[in-house]
Amino acid sequence: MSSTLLKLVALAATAAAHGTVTGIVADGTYTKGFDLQYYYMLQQGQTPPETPGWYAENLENGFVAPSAYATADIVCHKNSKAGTSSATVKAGGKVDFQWSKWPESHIGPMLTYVAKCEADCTDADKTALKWVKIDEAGFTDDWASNKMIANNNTWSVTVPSTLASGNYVFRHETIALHGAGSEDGAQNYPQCLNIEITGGGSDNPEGVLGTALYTSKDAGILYNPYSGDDSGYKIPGPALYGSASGTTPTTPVSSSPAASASASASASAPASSTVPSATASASATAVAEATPSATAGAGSGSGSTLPKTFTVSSFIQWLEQQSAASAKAKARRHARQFA
Ligand SMILES: [Cu+2]
Repeated sequence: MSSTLLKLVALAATAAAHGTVTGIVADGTYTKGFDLQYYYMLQQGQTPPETPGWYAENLENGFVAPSAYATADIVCHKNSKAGTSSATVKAGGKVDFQWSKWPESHIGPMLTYVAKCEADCTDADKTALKWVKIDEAGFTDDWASNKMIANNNTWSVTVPSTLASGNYVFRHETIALHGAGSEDGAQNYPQCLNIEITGGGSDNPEGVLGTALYTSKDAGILYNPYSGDDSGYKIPGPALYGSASGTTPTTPVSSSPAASASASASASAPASSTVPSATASASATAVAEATPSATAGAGSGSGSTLPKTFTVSSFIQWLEQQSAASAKAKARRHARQFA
C-alpha cells in the first residue's frame, strides 16, 4: 500500500475520532469552512474553493499542546494561513460554529475570540492579530464540550453589539482536558474564520497576541478533571469582553447553547457518529486517558496487532478497533504527539 494511501486512510480514521469546524451559520446563512481535503488539493497543485475558514494542517490527531503556546500554531492551529474570503454577521447577531463531530472523552471549555484586521483579513498576519474573548463556557452542570455535542455538534455565539464594525478573524476553540492533569497534557483545538461585523458600535477593545493567550501552568490548562467537582473550573485566557475591562456591552455576550438541548441530550446523541461504541465507552476511556504518561513509550499494546498482509478494508477495520476499543492506544497516540 502506498504511503499516501496509508496517510489518507489514517486521516479518515482519526478525523472520525476528533473533529474540525466544517462551517458556520452567521445570521442564518451557512458558509463552508476549511475542509481538510483542501490540504491534499493544494499538495497536488489544485486550487481549493474560496472559504473564510483558515487553512490549517490539523491532520491526524491534530491539536496544539501547551508546549507550543509560544508559537504561532496556537493562533489558528498548525501552519495556519488566512482564509481566502469572508463571511458576514451583524453586531448583535449570532454565529453558529458547526463541528464535524466530537468525542465525549474530550471534555473541556469552549472559547471564542475576535481580532480586528487592519485591512482585509485575507491578508492577515496571524502573529500580529490581537484577540478579544467574546464568549466562554467551562463547567456548569456539564462540560461545555458536552453541551456542544448535545447541541448537534454546534456552538452558538452572540456577537457583542458594541463591537465596532469591520473585518475580523473569529477564533473558535475547545480545549480537551482529559489528559490535562499532567503538564503539557491539555489539547487546544483552535479554528479561525474571517467574518466581517456590520452595523456595530464604537468599541475597539485592546486584545492580546495569540502567543499570550495561555501558559502551560494556567489553572484552567493544568487541571485534573477527574477530582469529582468541576464547578470551580477556571476558564483560561484573558478576561471576557465586557466582564472586566470597564466596557459594558448592551447585550449579553455569553452564549447558552440551548438549555433545552441538554434536556434532550440523551435522545439526540449524534446520529452522524460512525464510530461504534464511542458513547458507550466514553467515560471509561476518559478516565484511562487521564494518565497518558503511564503507557507512554510502550510498544504495541492491548489492541489487536495489524497482520503482516492486509487489505485496505481490513486495515480500516483494524484502525477502528484501535480507536474504539483501546483507551490505552488512544493515550499512547496522544503521548506520541507530545514527543
Ligand atoms: Cu484525542
